[in-house]
Amino acid sequence: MAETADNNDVKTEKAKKVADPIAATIDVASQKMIRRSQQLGIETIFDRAVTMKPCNIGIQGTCCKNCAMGPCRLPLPKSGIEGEDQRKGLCGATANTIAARNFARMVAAGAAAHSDHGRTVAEVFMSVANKETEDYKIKDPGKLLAIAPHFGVDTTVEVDGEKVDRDIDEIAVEVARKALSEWGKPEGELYYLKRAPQPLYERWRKLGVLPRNIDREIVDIMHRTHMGVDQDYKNILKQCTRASLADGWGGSMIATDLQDVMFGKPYPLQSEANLGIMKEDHVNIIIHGHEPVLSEMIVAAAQSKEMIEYAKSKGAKGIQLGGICCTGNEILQRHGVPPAGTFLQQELAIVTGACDAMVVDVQCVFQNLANVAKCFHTKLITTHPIARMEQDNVVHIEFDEHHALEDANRIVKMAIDNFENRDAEVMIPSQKAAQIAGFGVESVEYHLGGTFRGSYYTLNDNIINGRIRGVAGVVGCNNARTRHNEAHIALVKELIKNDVIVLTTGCNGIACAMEGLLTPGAAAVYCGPGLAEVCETVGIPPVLHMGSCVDNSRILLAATEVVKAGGLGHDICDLPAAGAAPEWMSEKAISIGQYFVASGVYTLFGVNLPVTGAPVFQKYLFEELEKLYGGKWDLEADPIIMARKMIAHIDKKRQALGIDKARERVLMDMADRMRLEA
Ligand code: BF8
Repeated sequence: MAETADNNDVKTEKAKKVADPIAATIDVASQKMIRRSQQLGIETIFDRAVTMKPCNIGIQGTCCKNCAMGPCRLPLPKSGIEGEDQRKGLCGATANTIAARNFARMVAAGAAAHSDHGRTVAEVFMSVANKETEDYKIKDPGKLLAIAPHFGVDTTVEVDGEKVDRDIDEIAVEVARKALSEWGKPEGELYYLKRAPQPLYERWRKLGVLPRNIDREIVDIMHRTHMGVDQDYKNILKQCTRASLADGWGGSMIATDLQDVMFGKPYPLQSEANLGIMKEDHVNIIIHGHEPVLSEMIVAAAQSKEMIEYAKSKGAKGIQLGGICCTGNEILQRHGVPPAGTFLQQELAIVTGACDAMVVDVQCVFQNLANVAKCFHTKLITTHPIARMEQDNVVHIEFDEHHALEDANRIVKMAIDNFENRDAEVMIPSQKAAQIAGFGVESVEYHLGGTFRGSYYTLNDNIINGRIRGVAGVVGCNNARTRHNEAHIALVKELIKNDVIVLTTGCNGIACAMEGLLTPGAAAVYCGPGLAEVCETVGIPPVLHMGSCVDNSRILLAATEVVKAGGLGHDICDLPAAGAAPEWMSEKAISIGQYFVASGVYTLFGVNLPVTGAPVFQKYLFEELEKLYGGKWDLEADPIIMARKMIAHIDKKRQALGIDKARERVLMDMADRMRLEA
């Protein structure tokens, strides 16, 4: 029987409120595990969301705690603001300044998280290039050759007046040096910015927002939001743009590219998703976090004959790996390792009683995992020097790329040894769904272009002829303040029903997989006739899983390829496209939102945005940014209205491109039309 941790024991506190599992999540597997955790007296995030309310001033974005004279709190008066806004902090900071500073610090934290991930990847790549590690290799030299020119690295050399291929090892060293220098070079601008469509790059140049180096733009935000520095919300927002572009078109894009070089480009593959992927008679290892450098090695270790034999010698039938969050997405897209769930399911994977080890690296990891693990036999293993936990039941095995496989073998062995220590009844929910994941810029080109015509022309043709109405990027987290996965699924279903193809990353990708939307078969069930026809013809799902949150860079590049293929304008802001994060919660999401907006995309967030207490700043984000960048922010908590707004924007862009008439040929039934007109 599972032991209960002291601070989780709700049985002793008679009246303590707990979550209603059905109100907490749409996912039946999660409902079962929430119920089980409550029966065992184990508290999860769902229960805490019921007992702890968010701060009403913080959610408006108007609490300033940047100096010790505060916190200064400037909530919107219930009656609203009439005339001039008189609210001020002690120093005189206005609501706009405070909200803009808070927003900027979220961008800084988000850009730092993505970009520091990129830096780790670049450092590991440097070790590979310098041949200091045996464990990692250049698995995809083609991708290295493809990205080298973007760093200004030649792939050929002139010998006797003739161009010949340059040595790949030499190219690798030069790319590694150039990539790593992006974090701190003293002059110039980031190399990858020129990968954007030319008009977009020119726009950034004219507006003076080209990032200089990645670290500098983040440090700059921390400086200018210090007490008494930048007091102009427009100028603060300008720096948000620089830092966020340094994330999307810098740190994140470099992370994605170098991961592809070392671990291989994703390619569509079959897998499953949800807690039902765990197996009672196997050693279950759940890998959670964001950086795939160690998890690549864990996959290799867990698949080795030696470890599988060892697991059998301990009475298990094999080793089942599962993912949570974006490390999960990384090993899904390259190895088909099934995700066990989204962000909000991390505690629930342990509550099954079958999780022999949970291995975590950085970002989106609940500290409460340690308390839940204490109630079971689960070994909770932290692996990253910047992400440790104070609880004494947590094991720390620090990853080092110089002996990565050795670290991974140690972790897998620890999980196997723990198999026989299961002390609670195992209760794995049966729910899981099949999925096809592993799409990237290159595979979308191949799949939509066909074997003989690998290009984005076919996608563009189908957008122009109206079969595909437009493209939506739907990404991002879960948020315990809303019903788990409800907005993700409602939004995506509404979009594909209206012939909008969806590109997904992060937890939205996992949520869609759990719902069965990542299969080609979903097209006939959920899509409008035009999108269904395209999906059925080329054999793709209507929702294409592009990977982890750093892989939002793949969506930027896919949009760029669509622009290049022609017929849909000259810039990303011309495309019939929109973006959304319906259940966001992370600072990374704010950085992503800002770089999408600055790249020309109409971007909607659900739940809430911490800018509503500063109406002038909010108006700047929601209306005026569009005049500068072609994209703008919006907030909409209702997923169906969110879909309507995205579709209206897509239709406006179709009209501007003169391709709105084409869609009239697409037959829709009367009910659909009435809903669209509503
Ligand atoms: O980077 S979507 S909850 S897991 S932050 Fe975290 Fe949000 Fe999930 Fe991936 Ni992205």
